[in-house]
Amino acid sequence: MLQAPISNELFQRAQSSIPGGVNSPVRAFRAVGGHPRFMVSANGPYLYDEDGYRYIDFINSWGPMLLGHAAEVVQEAVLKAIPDSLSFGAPTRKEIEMAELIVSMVPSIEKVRMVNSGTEATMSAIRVARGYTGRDKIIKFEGCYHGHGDSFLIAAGSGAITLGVPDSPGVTEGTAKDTLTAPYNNLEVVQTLVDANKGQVAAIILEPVAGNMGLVVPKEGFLQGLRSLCDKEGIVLIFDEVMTGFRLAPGGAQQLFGVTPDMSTLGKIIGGGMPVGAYGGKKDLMDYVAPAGPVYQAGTLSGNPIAMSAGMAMLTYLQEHPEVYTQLDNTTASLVAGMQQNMQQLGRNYTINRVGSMFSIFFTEQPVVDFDSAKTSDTALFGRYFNAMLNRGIYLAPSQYEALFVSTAITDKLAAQYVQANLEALQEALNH
Ligand code: KE4
Repeated sequence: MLQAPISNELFQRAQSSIPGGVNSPVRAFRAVGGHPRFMVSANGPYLYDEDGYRYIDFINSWGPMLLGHAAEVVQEAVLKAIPDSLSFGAPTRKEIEMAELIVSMVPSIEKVRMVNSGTEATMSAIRVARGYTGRDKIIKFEGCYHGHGDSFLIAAGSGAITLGVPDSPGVTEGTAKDTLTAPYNNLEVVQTLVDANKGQVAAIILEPVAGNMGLVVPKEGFLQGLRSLCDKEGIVLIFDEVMTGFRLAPGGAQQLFGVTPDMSTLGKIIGGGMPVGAYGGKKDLMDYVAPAGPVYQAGTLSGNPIAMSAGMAMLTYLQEHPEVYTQLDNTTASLVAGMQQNMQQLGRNYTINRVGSMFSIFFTEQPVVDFDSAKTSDTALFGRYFNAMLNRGIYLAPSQYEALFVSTAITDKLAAQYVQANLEALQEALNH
């Protein structure tokens, strides 16, 4: 294990003033052992840490840095905006331009509200769905993560149609009872839940391609089946595209799979690295949002001019350069092909799931189609693999249950470096 004394010292120091020493739990490396690396800068494909190590980045800030770090088009837009002050708390022209850009890119969105994180976006979207339908319950899928809003921190109830139970202290039974959960890719359980709660389900929310249990692809007919069920039952279908939005296509997974939700939630890439989230959908739904309608939602820094400048630069670039998606698809396909060759050489057949520039290697030889099958993975082996890759200068998500995100900064040479490191790290982890 490469020693990183400065990061280690900083991590110890951070514990006394920050819960767990980090501002978001997954960053603490608890799932993989060792301690996190404290970064000082990043550029293109590279992260640089306090101990002077350089890493090829395959998290890219958990998705936002699609064009690599410090992308010129985004940096320039932010630097240009800064002299005009950082925030007004009053409407600006930029917010209209950003909203019009999102409407032009995302098929389901006729009107959109800017917020400051994916969590705010999903919390607000289900409130709108509940306000619009007058119904209380929502259905989510085990293994899907929609941020830390109380209604989402819910574990599956004991039986398939029982009510959810809190998955975190602080979430009340009262909240949990209104969240029902189903296995991803399982339309039959969703139908059972809807039948058992007739006229009570306001929304079904899901990641149209799941990235928070590792990458799980929707089965043929799953998204369309949810669309048809929601049409029949008057349920609001919400695609949480915080991860997939602007990554899998300019219009996200809904464009890629040709299924249009009633509402979409967005984050990550939308801000180009700045704190931005958004929720949007059909006019009649969105006109329920205050001050147009009765559903309250607000935010001091929503539509912040610096964040809008960064986000508009990113989205405009992607709208004008659709070839980015072919490049990302080809790069990621070559990474997966290289890993599959490595596994053949080692006599292993671990499952790799990929859509576009998102992928995961699961340390199980079973197909991974939902959270239960994802959990057959050997997480101890993953931890050893993660650290072996880190020691070879490859920065992965520090959990088996996360997806990786490729940026356009990954050249063929860097892809080859990743594949070589993957072979060596697999051998090291397996020979433990
Ligand atoms: P934020 O509140 O973290 O901006 O977004 C929450 C969220 C909502 N929906 C989806 C599909 C998401 O993936 C996320 C956040 N993703 C995690 C990665 N698994 C962010 C990383 C973290 O929590 O530190």
